[in-house]
Amino acid sequence: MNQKLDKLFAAYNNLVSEKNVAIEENNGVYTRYKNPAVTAKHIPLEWRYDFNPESNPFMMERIGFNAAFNAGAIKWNNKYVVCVRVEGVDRKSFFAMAESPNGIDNFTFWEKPCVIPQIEGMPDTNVYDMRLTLHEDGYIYGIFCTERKDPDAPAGDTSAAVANAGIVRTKDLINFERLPDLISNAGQQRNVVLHPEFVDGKYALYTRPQDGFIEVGGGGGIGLGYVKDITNPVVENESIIHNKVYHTVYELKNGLGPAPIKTEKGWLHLAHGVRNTAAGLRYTLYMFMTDLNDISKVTHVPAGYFMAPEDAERVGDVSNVLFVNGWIADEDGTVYIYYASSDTRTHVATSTIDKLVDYVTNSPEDTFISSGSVETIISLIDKNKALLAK
Ligand code: M1P
Repeated sequence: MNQKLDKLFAAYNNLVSEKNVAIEENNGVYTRYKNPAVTAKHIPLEWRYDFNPESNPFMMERIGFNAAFNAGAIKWNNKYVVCVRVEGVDRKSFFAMAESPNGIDNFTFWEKPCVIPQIEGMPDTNVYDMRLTLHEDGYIYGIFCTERKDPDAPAGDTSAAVANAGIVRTKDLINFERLPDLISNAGQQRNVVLHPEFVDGKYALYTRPQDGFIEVGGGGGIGLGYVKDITNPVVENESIIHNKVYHTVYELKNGLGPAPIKTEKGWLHLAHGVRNTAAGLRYTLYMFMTDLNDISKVTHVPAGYFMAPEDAERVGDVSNVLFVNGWIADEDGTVYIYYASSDTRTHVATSTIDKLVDYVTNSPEDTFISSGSVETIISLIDKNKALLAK
């Protein structure tokens, strides 16, 4: 191999063997880490360079990658596996698995990107944001957004698109069976997530019905619907379980992140909420809990965001965005949260089930008015004053 290639491999090997370092958070709920877990620079050199000096005399990159973000996640064969949305410089996203021995660092991509079978006559123009759910039927399902040009767009409108939920299932994360796309009453669907258990013998799906490709319009909110036969995925009885609300972090739109985690107190949910600002949309993460016996019943929603973009996370292709579609709850109670910043890179934060349950069930709820926030703060001050006076 030539010297240029040796240098490239040396830099790549340094990157994927680097240890990550925990950053002490002062909120006590989760721990962030110094380095992103997966970036475009983690894409294997074999995907980017033609190693043959005869056909690539300058050893130039032949295929460029722009971003590695919005990753689904699952513990698989004792490895922490993320299903990354890899985006090329051609703007096309696709899925690729990367694994880490400890969930925190040393993520390396599997040999090749995922091959997602296409639906006859309806190729996906773009695919992204796969949620992985190990369902009690024994399959791992991957539900992702499939985007195609809007066939009803006026001539000359080359950006109007239709988003829907594509569905694959697998037993090995390598061979995927493509099922029909979701059939629902909404014009568009994104952020669709499969619940891991049957509910009354049916598949339960969290949805996000929307009117337009970007704007949710009269739709929006996190929905819940049921599918009798996943090979003919017609959503029935779709209703909104957590709506967008004026003057909250989910005022403009929201969407579920990964499949919920079952705990003794209820189902833990992680979602993203979007609000508008003078500088554009701001995406933050928030949490809520639903009832163990009635997953349509939201029991707790702490006020405000759980995580928001910080420092370098604030800047990227779509700045001021945190998005999440993957987390792993380990046997020892550790939770690995794979969140992405600004549609550019993937990070990890760690917490525990106990801490997250405590956060969701004991943090004050939103009063939806400033004077209510002041009352909430004063009641905490008074409680602390009484304690300190003892
Ligand atoms: O650009 C921010 C995010 O926008 C979309 O999320 P939502 O449908 O809630 O607006 C998604 O396309 C997501 O991939 C992206 O990170």
